[in-house]
Amino acid sequence: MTHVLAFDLGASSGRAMLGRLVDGKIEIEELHRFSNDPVQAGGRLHWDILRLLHELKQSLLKAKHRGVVIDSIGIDTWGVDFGMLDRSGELLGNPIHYRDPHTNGKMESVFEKVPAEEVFARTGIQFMSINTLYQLASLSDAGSVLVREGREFLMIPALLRYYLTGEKHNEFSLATTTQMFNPLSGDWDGRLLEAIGVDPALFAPVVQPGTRVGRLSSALCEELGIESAPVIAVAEHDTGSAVAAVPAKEQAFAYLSCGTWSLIGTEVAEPVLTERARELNFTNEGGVYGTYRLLKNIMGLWILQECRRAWEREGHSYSFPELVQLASAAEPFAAFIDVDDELFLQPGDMAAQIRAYCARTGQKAPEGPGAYVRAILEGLAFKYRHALEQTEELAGVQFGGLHMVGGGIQNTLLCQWTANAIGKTVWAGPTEGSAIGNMLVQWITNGDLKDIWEARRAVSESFPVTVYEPGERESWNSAYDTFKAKTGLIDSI
Ligand code: LFR
Repeated sequence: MTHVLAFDLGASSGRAMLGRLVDGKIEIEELHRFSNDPVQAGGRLHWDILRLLHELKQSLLKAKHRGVVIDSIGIDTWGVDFGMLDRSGELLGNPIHYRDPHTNGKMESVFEKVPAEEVFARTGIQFMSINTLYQLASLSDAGSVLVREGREFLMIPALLRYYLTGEKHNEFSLATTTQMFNPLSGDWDGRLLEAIGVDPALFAPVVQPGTRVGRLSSALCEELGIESAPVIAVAEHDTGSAVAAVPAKEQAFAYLSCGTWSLIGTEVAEPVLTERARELNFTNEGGVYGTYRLLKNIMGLWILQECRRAWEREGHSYSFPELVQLASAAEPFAAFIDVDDELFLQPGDMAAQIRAYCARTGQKAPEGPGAYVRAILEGLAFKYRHALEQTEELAGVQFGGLHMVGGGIQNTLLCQWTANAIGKTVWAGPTEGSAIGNMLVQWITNGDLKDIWEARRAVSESFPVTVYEPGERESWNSAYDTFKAKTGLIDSI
């Protein structure tokens, strides 16, 4: 029996998941769950990185107390964020969280130095103000110590691996999310880095997912009283791991990784760097075993999570199932929102932002939590249809249905409405996509699974998949037309 440990750091929580492979079947167990709250301090939103390192250590201790021998360890988290080491290997400040507003307006100032067309041609990555390129441009313009004194740029899992092993390597899937990595040269893009005033020498070399990148250091093993174990660079981008775990049987499949963000698209062998892909603002993120993820990044359940938080602050606490219940009872197609509007990116009172959106687009604001949640979930489902149609156009494939993975599939109403909106079957499962994908790459590296297709087969044989067939086609079709008109998304951009 083999045991692997997957650290999956999400926006709602961080988890240490223990994976067992028994006769080709996967069993997973949550060993440790901890909060991963960003911390506002000194006018900036930060990662609490040392707290997370502490929780990783607690997880290793829990494994030891359970008497489990770990074959290997992998870490994944969201894209774009990083830490910077100085010349002596000390971390310069707590890493900044991508939801900090310091990148507002930075895309435009970078395009004055390098036109948007060239940025896309060099990276194949979707334009989002949170991308590392704009984070670093902002720090560089502000004369930040990170840019002046930084000697080593490490993305978050690489930084945590550095603390666990002492080794320094960035990983490919995560590197591509920065919009500073050139998939054609297979290296960091010197021209873009120089244009924003950042020294390309700061960038540790990139390894492919599935590379053994060190072992738990002797100092750490001594501190915790544990045996050392290999650490593997998995697909350290959580979306890369989630897509690795899609239980697809066919080569050309469509997926939706559904959580705080919604990532919808398909897996391709080469990045699609066409003018049309740029126009539609698609991305080509690095995947496992030479693949790319041609996808669109959609705002996701973040808006709902933030609404719930705001209501809680006002003294009304609702569970997610309660909110979903209220939404299903609310009037359908009453307000149409584009979930990707910039009003919704930063933390805050999302109900107020939805009201602002409705006022701007001449719509009546929702009344009561059910109506707000309904507008959010319908808005997501419509945006999924929009992005899926664009994926089909760019990939030149008509998909038979959509695989949904990730925590968001616990929202069965969203799964059903997605099927209704796209007019195709939805196969939902597994929920723990990122953690499982993290484990799969470890097992492939360790020789316990042959390749990604054998791994995907193991997922489909080990976890339940719920099937949602499309319904209410007429009303969803006509509501989709209204959605496009109200949100201005008429010309499929
Ligand atoms: C999902 C995700 C997305 C990325 C966003 C921000 O968790 O990794 O793929 O675009 O977070 O990094």
